[in-house]
Amino acid sequence: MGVLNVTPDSFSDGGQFAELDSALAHAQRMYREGATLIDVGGESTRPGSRPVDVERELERVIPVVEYLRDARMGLISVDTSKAEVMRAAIDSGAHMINDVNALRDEQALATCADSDVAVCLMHMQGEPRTMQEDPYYDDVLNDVITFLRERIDACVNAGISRDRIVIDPGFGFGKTLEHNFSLLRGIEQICQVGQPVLAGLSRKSMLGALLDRSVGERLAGSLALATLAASRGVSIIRAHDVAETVDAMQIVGAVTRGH
Ligand code: 9MG
Repeated sequence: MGVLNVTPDSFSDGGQFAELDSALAHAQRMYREGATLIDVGGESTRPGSRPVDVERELERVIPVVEYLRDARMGLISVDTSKAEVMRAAIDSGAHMINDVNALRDEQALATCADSDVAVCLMHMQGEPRTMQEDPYYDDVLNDVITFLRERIDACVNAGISRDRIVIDPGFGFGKTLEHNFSLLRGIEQICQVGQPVLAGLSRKSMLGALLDRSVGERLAGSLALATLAASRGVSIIRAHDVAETVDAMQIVGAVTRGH
């Protein structure tokens, strides 16, 4: 999954792709490099970020979705927590809704249930503006798995079949470095929940903390984490550096599956 931020303040590309033309060029490049899914986001979820209003998010996201649909550039995911944006994205041809809020908003849940798109349910403690202030868990792995199971049940009860559901432990979303490590160590247990697992580790601040590297210097660390996650059963890697990540995933596939 290639990351396509169409926000002026997203955390790792500094809004470089905020202009429509450069967003589309970047999407083309990620597609050529082997991304099979492109995740379009019009509201930053970086720690400390503030929400944007629905009109602004629609203006940013929908033209990109329409372009990707018309250009048949693989599968389109839309990263949003707002029911109105979900509805418009689905009507414009999105294949997946990636909700960092795991469809906890009733309208969001109903909107996805009233469609046939896939959904990604991500764990987040708190909200982006404050989530890194003081994250706390009794047992992070157990708490995250319990939350994800509850959200799967809520989706199934609302009419979203299991074959449409992807889960994600939400690395960096209300988690300390040690919480992120515990989740990575236990990632096989998250895979055993039985849904495909998505992991977003690319350029995240846990790499900055570990390696003392700026955002632009985290490629090797991102590939190491992606490789670790994929070799332990993660199905979808959310990445900024698509060509390099696809190479790494080919190696993992060749070794683990023998091709
Ligand atoms: C939008 N976004 C930023 N980081 C993410 C992550 O780790 N997972 C998912 N599903 N979405 C993310």
